[in-house]
Amino acid sequence: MGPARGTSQAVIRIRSVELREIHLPLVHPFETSSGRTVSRRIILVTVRSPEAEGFGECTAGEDPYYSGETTDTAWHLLADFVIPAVLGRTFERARDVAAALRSIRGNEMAKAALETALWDLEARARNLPLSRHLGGTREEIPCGVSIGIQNTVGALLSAVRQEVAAGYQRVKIKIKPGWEIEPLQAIRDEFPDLPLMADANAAFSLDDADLLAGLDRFRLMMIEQPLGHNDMADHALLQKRIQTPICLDEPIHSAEDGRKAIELGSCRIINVKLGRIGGYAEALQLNDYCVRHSIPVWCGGMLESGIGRAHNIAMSSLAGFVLPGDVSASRRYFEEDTVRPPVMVTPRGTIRVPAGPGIGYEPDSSRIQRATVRIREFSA
Ligand code: OSB
Ligand code: MG
Repeated sequence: MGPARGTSQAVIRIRSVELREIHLPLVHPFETSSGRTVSRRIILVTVRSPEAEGFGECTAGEDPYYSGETTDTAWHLLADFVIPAVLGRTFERARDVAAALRSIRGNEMAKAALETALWDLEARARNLPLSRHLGGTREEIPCGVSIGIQNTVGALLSAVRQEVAAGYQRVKIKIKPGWEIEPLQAIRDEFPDLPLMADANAAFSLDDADLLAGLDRFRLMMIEQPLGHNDMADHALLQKRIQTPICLDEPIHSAEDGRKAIELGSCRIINVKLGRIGGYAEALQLNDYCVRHSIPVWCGGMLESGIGRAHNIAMSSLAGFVLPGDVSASRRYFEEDTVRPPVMVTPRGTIRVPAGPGIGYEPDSSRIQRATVRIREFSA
């Protein structure tokens, strides 16, 4: 991206950082092949410079079944490594922060929580919507939903009916061995033309290639992460044996990983998650690569509260994000969200990209206060 408009020569002086853990019960439990989430433990990050504040959310889960990172490992990394690496320092641009964190290996979600907060701060300091500051052009983003594994096919169908009636543009269902053909067939029988995806969260192996090839008849937009969570090689072999485009999620931790997955033929579509790739610097690079090579990308979700959700909306305004993301309304997850207004979806299944500064949603401090279980302040 070129230099942002507004104040020239702006710099970011990181004066203080606040870490906060909040507990938010989910409206419905969310089940995947790798586990079940009933309530979220979320780390929120607030960064302060003399000019502005910025807000970020850590997307690590409660347990290490999707990623090795958890809420507690991310707290440790943020408190003991990520924040000390930047506190008191001055950066010319938010885009430079990722390089300052590069010596910390892995732990992308911990790094992204801080990096994304600094992008919000920079956009607010320049009085620009973060979407525009990133170079995003979309005014409205197309939205889809991710529906967890249900107890019965009947329960799944009623969930699909409800989301289709709400206007969502596509449905993704979670699958696992024994929960694939029957639920997909039932959805196709009732919704022959619904844009539909399936996400296995790494639950199959190459031995299941014939079964996975059998899913071609459901005309899925893509199948997400059928094989190992850190695999690219077997996915390339599988892609040769099935028609349905493979989309990778779990193993893509950087823009480079995305390029390699495409070059190896491991996938044809990429799910981008800010937390999984370490923040906006990588997201922008991956977006550019995918635009240049006509690789469709979309924004994945991590059951984020409003602050993380607002970042997902900003990222989804980028040109490469051509497919509906797992970015949906606050009310699908939480009775009361962490931002005001809550994230809302239009009857056409879109979210309007906010026009206010930064992420364009304001943290609801009384809601956040009530959900807080620990706070730690770091001052330069
Ligand atoms: O694999 O995309 C995934 C949630 C938690 C962890 C991993 C995933 C998901 C989802 C939910 O699919 C997406 C959402 O609605 O936030
Ligand atoms: Mg996934």
